[in-house]
Amino acid sequence: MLNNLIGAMERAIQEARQWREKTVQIFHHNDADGLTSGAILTRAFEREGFQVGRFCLEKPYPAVLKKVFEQEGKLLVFADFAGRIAPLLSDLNRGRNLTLILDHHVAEASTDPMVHNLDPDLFGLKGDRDISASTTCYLFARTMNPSNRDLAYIAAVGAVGDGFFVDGELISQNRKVALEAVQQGRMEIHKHEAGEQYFLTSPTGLLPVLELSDYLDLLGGVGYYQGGPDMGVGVCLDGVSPESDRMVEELKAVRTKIFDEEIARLRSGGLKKTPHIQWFHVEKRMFPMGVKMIGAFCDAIKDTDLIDPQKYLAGFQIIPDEIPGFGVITFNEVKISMRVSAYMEGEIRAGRAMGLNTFLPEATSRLGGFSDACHTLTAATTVAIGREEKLIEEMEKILKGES
Ligand SMILES: [Mn+2]
Repeated sequence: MLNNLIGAMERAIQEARQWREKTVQIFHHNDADGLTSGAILTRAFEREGFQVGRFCLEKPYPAVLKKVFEQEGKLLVFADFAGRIAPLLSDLNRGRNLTLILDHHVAEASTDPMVHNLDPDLFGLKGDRDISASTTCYLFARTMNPSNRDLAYIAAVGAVGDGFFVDGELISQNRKVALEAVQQGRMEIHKHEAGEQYFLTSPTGLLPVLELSDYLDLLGGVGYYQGGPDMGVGVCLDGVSPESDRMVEELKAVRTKIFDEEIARLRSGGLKKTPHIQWFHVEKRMFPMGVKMIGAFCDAIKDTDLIDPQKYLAGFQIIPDEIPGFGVITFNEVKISMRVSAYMEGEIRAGRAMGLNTFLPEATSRLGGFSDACHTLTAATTVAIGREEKLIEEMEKILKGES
């Protein structure tokens, strides 16, 4: 299992070393796991003498991938996403760039020998238990050069950030990197009845890893369009600074202001209702926060008195036609995030109401939209701008059992 993964990494590393250019482009996700992955890869490739271009993405949007793969003869690395879309990357690549995927989500095999899918899911490890993207990147970095062992603590931060614990503890590969970091004096693990608590050691004392991963999530998510990801990667490599603290405080204030304004709108009639759904549209008002914030806003209000607990909750947000590092990219798309109240959660768990994943992806595909992350209690998809009401109608049809 693990040996096969390391073997595949060795082959990919050998090809990267022999690549005609000593330049690498790293594309990584914007949550704590993605930022730590980006940090580990940046440091590891720099140590090998590569020039690193780093790009943080909220999602591997097809429009962005198309632009990336217009290039030829490049070394491209994708971290904390793209495992599942290795066949798509293969079609786009057609042998032209050396492409490495270091993800941990459910994966599909590549169909282009120049696309190395190093997602541990293909090697018998579970991405939602055993191994985070950051730990995958760490194994890659350590395979490239044992001197990268000192990056173990960064991998552990990403693993804690993704939150995959068993009985309150990291397990398997994630646990191994945490123990390595402990051995190196970079971390402490404190045992409790309900599991373990993880701390980074620092000159100013112990720093709870959970707090640091929230800090990184905020930089990457709230600060996505304002240089937050760069700051986050800096924090992973060099620690928290007065500058990063200031940015986090400013971002929290931005979030509070925008959320408060939206709550005021909803109170003055901004919430529309159909038989099973209540929904609203924030247009572009979440900007300059990232597109994850529409889901975060739904989470913030789903159990308040604004909301009818017996209806599903949906929020729409226009996806900005801009990706940091890429400039203007025209999406013409709106994102819908859905959540449920505590009451509806009980109904869904008891099988008396449909889970979000049963009707949102179906309604989305009827409108030619794109489904990404759909679970029973949280879900998000995208459709073309202007199709919002139609999407609600399609969901109502399914919920009413009409078709
Ligand atoms: Mn992850």
